[in-house]
Amino acid sequence: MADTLFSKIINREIPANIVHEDDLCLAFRDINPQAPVHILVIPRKPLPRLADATSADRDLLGHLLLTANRIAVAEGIGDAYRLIVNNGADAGQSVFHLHVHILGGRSFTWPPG
Ligand code: DGP
Repeated sequence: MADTLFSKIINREIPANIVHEDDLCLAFRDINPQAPVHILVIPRKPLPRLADATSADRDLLGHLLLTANRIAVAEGIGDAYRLIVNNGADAGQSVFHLHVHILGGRSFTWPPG
């Protein structure tokens, strides 16, 4: 997989406001926040899209969701937040390193645009 901005953040080649880090993932504030809290959770493993994950990634994917919830609670938005995974350019994915958006701190509408 080609190097992306997010692998550069993992490797500390470009700065980011990191809020969580463990052996499997990293979480940092989105550079272009769409809500008062907007954090991205990314696996260290460079999976381009959710569609590239396999059953071998089951524990990793579960870890990303559980970590996202823990971060939401720590950020004070544990009662109401939205998680988004854009898979593919037509779904709005612009960085091809799997990431879970955590959005919170405001009301959201449905359906999303
Ligand atoms: P997506 O469109 O789902 O691929 O989301 C990519 C997000 O990544 C988008 O909300 C903006 C954010 N982003 C892009 N480049 C950077 C960066 O260099 N630093 C940080 N913190 N966020 C970035």
